[in-house]
Parts: sequence; structure tokens; C-alpha cells
Amino acid sequence: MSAQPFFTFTPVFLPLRGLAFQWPDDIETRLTELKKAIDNMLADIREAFERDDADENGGDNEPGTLVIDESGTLDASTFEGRLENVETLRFTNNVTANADHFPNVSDIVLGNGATLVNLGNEQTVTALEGSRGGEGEPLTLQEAGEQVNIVTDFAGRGGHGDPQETLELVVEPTSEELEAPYQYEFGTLTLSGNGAVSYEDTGRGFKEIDASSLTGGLTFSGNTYVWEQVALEEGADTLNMAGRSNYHSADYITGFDASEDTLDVISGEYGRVEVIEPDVDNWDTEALIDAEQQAATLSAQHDGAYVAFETDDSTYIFADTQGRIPGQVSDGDFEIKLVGTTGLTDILAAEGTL
Ligand SMILES: [Ca+2]
Ligand SMILES: [Ca+2]
Ligand SMILES: [Ca+2]
Repeated sequence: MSAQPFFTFTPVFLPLRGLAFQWPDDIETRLTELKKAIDNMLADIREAFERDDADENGGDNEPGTLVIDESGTLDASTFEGRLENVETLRFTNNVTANADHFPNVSDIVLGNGATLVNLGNEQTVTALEGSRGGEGEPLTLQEAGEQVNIVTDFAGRGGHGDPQETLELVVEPTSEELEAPYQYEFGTLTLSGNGAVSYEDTGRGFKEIDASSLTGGLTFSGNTYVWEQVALEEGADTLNMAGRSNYHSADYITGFDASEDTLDVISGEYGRVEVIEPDVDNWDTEALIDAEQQAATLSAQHDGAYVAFETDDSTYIFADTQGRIPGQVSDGDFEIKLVGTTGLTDILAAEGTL
């Protein structure tokens, strides 16, 4: 609501519809006419207040939403004096904005990508548009907090996203001094919504990538030296993990569904996948190491081919990609764990690849 006194609203006093009537003799008629006039006046006041509220919200009728139509790099003055009771900021154009200028805003809605600096842990970014065939702006985050929450809402609430439309997400490494031996920020990237997201780790190093509520599908390229835990669910997801997951910090992928998802190392791009079936009753650490050594031996015999084996509840894919010594695993050898995925080795044994 405006801080202005209401008498500044021109529509309130100008019309006073109905007051300029002829005074009839009958008192009841007079009262009815007067009541009508007062009702009209109240309606005008209400309308004026509503219009003023809408103006404050940039023409948007949603309470608590401020729409910003400016484009380019925004400074503090864009937001000064406009953020009272604002929970949602909606940018209609591509902008560079610093979240330090709106720390109490919980939802940031983007009509055409953005570069957001200093995004806070409690702030959620919703992208209403992605890119199609290289057309469209990415969402770039600089100096983002440990928890990053991104939602895609390409076709409106409850709608379905265009499969050709993808939000290109870039999260730059922070300039923060990190304590040795850690070279990465870690933290969690949470993705949800109906639109596809493409994310390649270029040094930011999220430890958890939770795409379990992203129905639009994730295309993910991980970080070699981070033990990533990726949660997938509905949606056609694509994982580019060759050279990005190793025995030292083997990534865990939960929810991989061979019928809809793609994993580069078993796609045929790298040749036929070999399968071993270790004879194990109890999958303890020793049994796992033994299976990994068998996989290393077979991989070495096949020029570093990918080898898959299933444990009691998961699938491992291994490749002797570093220091080819049969039967020995080294930190830099490829390994990935598909947590909860079973039955995949049967398909690979029959077909060699997916
Ligand atoms: Ca999936
Ligand atoms: Ca990794
Ligand atoms: Ca090796």
C-alpha cells in the first residue's frame, strides 16, 4: 500500500458519481440515492487503491512481486525504496544483478537469463525461458552461496516444457580462499521444474547435485576431483562422465534409469562394454575390491574398455584408464557407481552398449 495520503488520488474526489442528483420529496428515495452515491464513491476509492498497488508492483497484480523491466547491469539504485514487502523479483529482460542489493527477496524470476552475483543460500531462481538451438541467454552465477536452488518453469505452472528448450546453467568458481586440501566450494545444487537444464562443472565443485525433482531432464558433466552425488528421477537425463569420475572419488549416481537416461561410457561411443559377474555372497569391502581388480584385469586386456558389474543393489562401471597394470587399480582409473540400479549388466551383456 502506498504511503501517500489517499486524498492525492485524483479519481477519488473528481467523479463522486450520483451526488449531483435532484432532491426528490420522498425521504426514502433521497436516502437510497445518497447510499448509491456513497457506494459509488467507495468503489472509486477501492479502485484507486488497487491501481496504486498494481503500479507499485510494476503493473503485476501478484502481491509481494516487484517487476523490473530494466536491462543491462543494474546498480543499487534500481532497487532502492522499492523492496518493502517484496518477496519476489521478476526480471523481464536479461540483466546483471547483485543479490546483495536484495538480500531479503526469496524468489528471483527470470524472463530471459541473467548474470546473478552473490546469490544467497535462501534465494531460489526460477527460469521462465531457456535456449533453443543456441538462441537465448544462459543463467550465470558468480560468487553464489553453498546452496544453489534453480527451478525451471518454461510452460507455466503445471505445463510441460519444450524438449528443445534448455536452461544453460553456468556456476563460476568463487573467488573465496579455500582451506587446503580442498580446492572446491562443494555444497549442493538443487534443480527442479519442467524445463531441461544443462550444467557442466567448470571448477565450482558441487558435491551434491539433486535433480530428483527436475522432470525436464538434466545434462550433466561432472568434476573429476569431486566425489559427486547426483540424484536423478523422472525425465531423460544425460551424464557425461568419461574422464570426470575416478576410483579415488568415484561419483555416485542415484536414480539412473537405463530406459530413459544416457550415460556416455556405456553409450557405444567408447566401444563395447564388458561385463563381469563376480561370484560373491556378501558384498563387503573386500569383495568389492576383489571385483574392482577383476574389472581392472579385463579392462587392461581390452585396451582400457569399460567394464560393468552388479553388486547386491547397485552397478559399478570401471575402466583401467590410468597406468595400465593388469589386476591393479589406481586412483586415476575410471569408476562410477549407479546406486540402486540393477538389471543394467544383463542388458549390457546382451548388447554390449546401450
Ligand atoms: Ca531420468
Ligand atoms: Ca566426479
Ligand atoms: Ca590402472
